[in-house]
Amino acid sequence: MSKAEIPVGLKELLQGYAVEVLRHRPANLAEFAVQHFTSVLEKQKQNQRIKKRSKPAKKGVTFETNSNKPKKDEEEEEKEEDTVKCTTGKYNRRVSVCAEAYNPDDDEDGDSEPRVVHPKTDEQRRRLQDACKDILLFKTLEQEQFSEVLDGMFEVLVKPQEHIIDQGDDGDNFYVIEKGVYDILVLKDGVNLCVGKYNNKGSFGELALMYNTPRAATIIATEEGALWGLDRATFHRLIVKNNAKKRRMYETFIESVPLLNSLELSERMKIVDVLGARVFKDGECIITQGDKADCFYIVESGEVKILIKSKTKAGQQDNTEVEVARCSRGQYFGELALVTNKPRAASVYAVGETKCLVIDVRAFERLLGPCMDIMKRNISQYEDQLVALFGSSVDLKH
Ligand code: 1OR
Ligand code: 1OR
Repeated sequence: MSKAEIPVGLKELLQGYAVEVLRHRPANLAEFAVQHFTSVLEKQKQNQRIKKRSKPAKKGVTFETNSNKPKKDEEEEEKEEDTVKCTTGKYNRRVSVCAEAYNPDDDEDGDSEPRVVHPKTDEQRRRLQDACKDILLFKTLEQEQFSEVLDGMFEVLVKPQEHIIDQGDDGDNFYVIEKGVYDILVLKDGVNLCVGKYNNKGSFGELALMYNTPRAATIIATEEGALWGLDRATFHRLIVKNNAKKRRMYETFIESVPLLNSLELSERMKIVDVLGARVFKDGECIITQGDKADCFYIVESGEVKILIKSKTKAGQQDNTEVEVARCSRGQYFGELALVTNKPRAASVYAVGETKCLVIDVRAFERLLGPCMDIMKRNISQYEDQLVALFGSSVDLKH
């Protein structure tokens, strides 16, 4: 019998797994192995795709390189050494400025990729900053990375019925909405179903870029609108790299959140990828009763108090607020309006400086489905409390 041969690459593969186990010390080795090897496989596929895809930049974007731009003073020249300036903001969605996908493990400090800068007028920059101020994916970036993101964004004007993204395509850009209404369509049993809308705010197109998967939905403008695009390579270099850091930062905390216990490790990590972090000052209002809801919160540190406006005997609301509950580390709030599709049922205020992890409504619907039963059970308890407090029978779920 011939001696058993060790397949090429086996040693490295197992060593890689062992190193990650030592770095992350996961509670469940088998679950962690599934996640680790899935990510190795995705990277292999990604590298194959890059090899196939690497073509020179096409029309629609021109570069101003050091050789063809007018001479500047030395200091300025030095600052721009690693910068590629794109002199047109013209929208061409099939062209990514730097088509290479970014793998954070290949490039620890990310300095080898040239910076993409789309010059903007002051007025454009102001509009861009305004559109980006509540984008959760940007909320855990350092100031420096955030300004690189802003530099790399380019304006995209869209017409009614324009398809910004088609389900099944490869991902090219990530988009932040400045204005306009956009339908989200998902193919189900051969039929395109409208599963939601973006209404003048938010962002989309992150999934295909983060996980190297085909576009998961079709996005169509229903009216004239304006978007800010960020090309795939810059998204990888700044956002995906930051996600690796976020996973390390939040892994332990997220594992300790009781609500998320029933999720697989990979599902919990997908939550970490899209969450933002916000710090609130003592007394600051986080949620206002009656407002439209667009996100969900988990307390990371500090405490929040939940107040509802009391009702008069005639059942009308007066303006006195009554404290009904508090949430501290690991507890969540702001799910009720998302589950019921109703306005916020209570106001929430920070008690002392409080840090919350924030998940937007779309990610909530996509990723927290498995936790829905627990949330609904807890909502039934709110109803009992409401009856006890105000003596009326209410159904918060409908
Ligand atoms: P993408 O790069 O896959 C389409 O391109 C984008 O649509 C996607 O990133 C998200 O940013 C956005 N499921 C998947 N993608 C969604 C969804 C969604 N909603 C918005 N996008 N669902 C709807 C959740 C309300 C789940 C449908 C079953
Ligand atoms: P939301 O999206 O409606 C306010 O925004 C949040 O406060 C709400 O989701 C819940 O997460 C949270 N009644 C209503 N909302 C409550 C309650 C509550 N407690 C926490 N929230 N009651 C207190 C039950 C202990 C019943 C009130 C009498």
